[in-house]
Amino acid sequence: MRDNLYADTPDLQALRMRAKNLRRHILAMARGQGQGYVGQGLGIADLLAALYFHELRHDPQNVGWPDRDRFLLSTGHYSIALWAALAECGVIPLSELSTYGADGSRLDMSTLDTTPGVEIIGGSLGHGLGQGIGMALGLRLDGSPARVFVELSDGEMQEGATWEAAMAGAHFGLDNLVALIDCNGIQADGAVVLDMEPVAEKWRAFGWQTAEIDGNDMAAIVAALREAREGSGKPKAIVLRTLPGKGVPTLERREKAHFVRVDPGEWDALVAEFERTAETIDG
Ligand SMILES: Cc1ncc(C[n+]2csc(CCOP(=O)(O)OP(=O)(O)O)c2C)c(N)n1
Repeated sequence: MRDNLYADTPDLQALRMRAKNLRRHILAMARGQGQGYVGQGLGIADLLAALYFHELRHDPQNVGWPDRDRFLLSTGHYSIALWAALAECGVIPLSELSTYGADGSRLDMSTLDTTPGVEIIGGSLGHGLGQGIGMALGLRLDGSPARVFVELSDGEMQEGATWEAAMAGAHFGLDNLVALIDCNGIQADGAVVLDMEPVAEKWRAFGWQTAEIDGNDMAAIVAALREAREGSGKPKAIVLRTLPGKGVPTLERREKAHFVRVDPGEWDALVAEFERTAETIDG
């Protein structure tokens, strides 16, 4: 098991360095395949670095450990970020990342639960939170100290199943459950279709202990995760405002950042831009 678990003074610079590595892997995967869900991946890289290198109780050498914290990626198409995190922490070989999206690869463009470290299949949107409720209930019944972290998107808040699960989480007082809501403002071909604001107030009204943060600010992410450890008798929701394409200015400005498919020369330019930008970031 990782030894810096729940460290009181996490090394923010080290976590930012991990986030940079995740972004580097994400861009390399997409460049190799010529396409991918890069915008979302770059947007949640900070969150995944904070989870896999600080907050989650997990053992990369024993992914089936019964008392592990569960991380559920509800948006299966964000898999590129999960593959980067799983490789960076040693669950899968770094060399396997080059197979992203290829026929027969374990690293599909959407998650399969046959890949080590993956808890649920996430392709059909809107089901992650409900599955997380079931797991959190089961773990509580078993007396397990494990917690369940469910990533979901702003688009998924337009699905009724998400709010049925939200009601159930509060009803059962699941304080071993943390919803991580990636509000990146996009949905497929453009902006989120339905206005979901005020997002945080909605979760509060549903009975969740709620925080709202800049999802690309490592200090804010770590602080919100820490607060979510408290046993308040309520499930926890963290609303993360993230920037699609974070770390690559051209992608940050791109109007259609849902799925990026560009020519090899453009990928080279995006990678070079990332490396130039990364040099200016602490960590
Ligand atoms: C139930 C379901 N409906 C539709 C889709 C097709 N689909 C794939 S990604 C996507 C956009 C979803 O938006 P969001 O979840 O906010 O993700 P982002 O735009 O950040 O990628 C849609 C509609 C799906 N995968 N599952």
